[in-house]
Amino acid sequence: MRKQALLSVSDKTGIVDFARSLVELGYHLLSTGGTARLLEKEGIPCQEVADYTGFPEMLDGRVKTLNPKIHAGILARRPVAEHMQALAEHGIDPIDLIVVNLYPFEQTIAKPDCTFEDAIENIDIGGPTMIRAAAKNHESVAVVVDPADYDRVLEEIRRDGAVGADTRLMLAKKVFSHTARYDGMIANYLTSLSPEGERTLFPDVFTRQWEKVQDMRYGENPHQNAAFYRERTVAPGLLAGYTQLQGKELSYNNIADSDAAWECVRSFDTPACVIIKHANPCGVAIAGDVTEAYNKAFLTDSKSAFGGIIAFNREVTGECAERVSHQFAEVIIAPAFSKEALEIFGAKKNLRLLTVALGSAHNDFDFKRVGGGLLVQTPDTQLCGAEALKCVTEKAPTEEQTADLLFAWNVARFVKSNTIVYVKNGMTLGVGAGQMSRVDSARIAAIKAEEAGLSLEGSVAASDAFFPFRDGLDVVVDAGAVAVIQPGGSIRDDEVIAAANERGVAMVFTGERHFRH
Ligand code: 93A
Repeated sequence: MRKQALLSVSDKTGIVDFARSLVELGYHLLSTGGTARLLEKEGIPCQEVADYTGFPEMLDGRVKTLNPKIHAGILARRPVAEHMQALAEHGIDPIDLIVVNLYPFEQTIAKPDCTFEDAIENIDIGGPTMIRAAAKNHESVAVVVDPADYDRVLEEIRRDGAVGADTRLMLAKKVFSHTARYDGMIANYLTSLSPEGERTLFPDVFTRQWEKVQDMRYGENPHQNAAFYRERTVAPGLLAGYTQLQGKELSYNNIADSDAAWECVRSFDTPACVIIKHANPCGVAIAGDVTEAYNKAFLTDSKSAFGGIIAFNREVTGECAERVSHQFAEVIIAPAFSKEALEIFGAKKNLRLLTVALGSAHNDFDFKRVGGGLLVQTPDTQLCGAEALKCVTEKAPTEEQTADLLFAWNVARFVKSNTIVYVKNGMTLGVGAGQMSRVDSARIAAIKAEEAGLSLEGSVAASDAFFPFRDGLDVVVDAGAVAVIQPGGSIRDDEVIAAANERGVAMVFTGERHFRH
């Protein structure tokens, strides 16, 4: 019996060559309107489905392949004599290979001018029906929904005369995750519409596709089990495409901290270095080059930097690598490493080196698991510029202080609340993180600066949220800060502004808060 393949694709990538090879391998091709026209134009013999079924495409193409001659040809179990007998009785030829990709629903609704009617018309009915049928009958039928699989399928047919059982099962699995996602997108789209037909936020939280990268040795602690998943369609970021050049396998905490380091370092335009410990930066600096940035970041808290995760937003040079290799680090991340840097780090076999492409996009949503549920929010990517600062004191910050205030403000976004960050000359001098009281964060940051032998005289300070009382402000001014950046918005703003004037420091309000938990 002649081998038969049905080709019906919206994404026509690679279909012409694939079809030509199938014909050379002796396949009879069935095809729907648009696909058939393309193949005919390329001189590839194929029969239109309408011609084969004796039933025309109708209802503007809504009914093309929805016909028993097609579906019985797909679903018949070849080893079951009665099935094959039934096909013969009705003059139906079995179909051995289904090549379908669906109406581009996702691309359609992504267009800003997509109407409700456009979306509805792009809900594919016949395509999913065929591929689900073929996947169910993978015992006998191969089904290809991804042009990336064309070559593998051809190779197997050339080599063995048919697609092997393992590949048919793999292809079937792909189909059901494909159709699940496809239907999920439709459900998300429809439920995201307000009664007025407007698209609302959070439409696609529940059909995200995650692929397991690996099981991990353990989670945050050795008694916790863990695995690492990557989102299928993820925005540029650490997990979108890091390459590990050397070193031990990444642990759960390594990945979490590397992500924090990377998100922080890539937020700077100038050469920067970020050192992270337990999800908090213990040193951040910008400078003319990466070596200088590292030197400054390391100075902030060289004790805590031990065993840290270090990230750069520029290529790591040999000079920089030489400096960094004096300390113990868990992971080093950068967009690139020079040959010399790789040689220097190569001597430390356990040290993990990651390269990640710098990208401007961010995760679309942050998730946080809570007992029995999930909290979802857009990520904290907002960052005010100099033009948004509102000076609320008699004294205004100098140009240099303003630059440091903005640097400190950016760093504060990446520190767990309550956050106080002291800065001078593009370098953190003290980081106070994760305290339940803002005053304590301010005190701790000052103590750490003192321990590191760093003077806070003439520094600036950032507070991730407003000072509820003047006590926090008094602590930073006592420590030596001469300019302060904070959101403002407390009912006691007047009291805090009066305190700043009384102490003779400058203070600016950003109007935005950066809690991080
Ligand atoms: O409108 S449909 O839901 N009804 C069908 O019977 C049908 N059969 C195939 N869409 C249908 N298709 C889809 O048409 C395929 O999934 C494929 O995406 C597309 C290919 O159409 P053409 O070959 O005309 O470009």
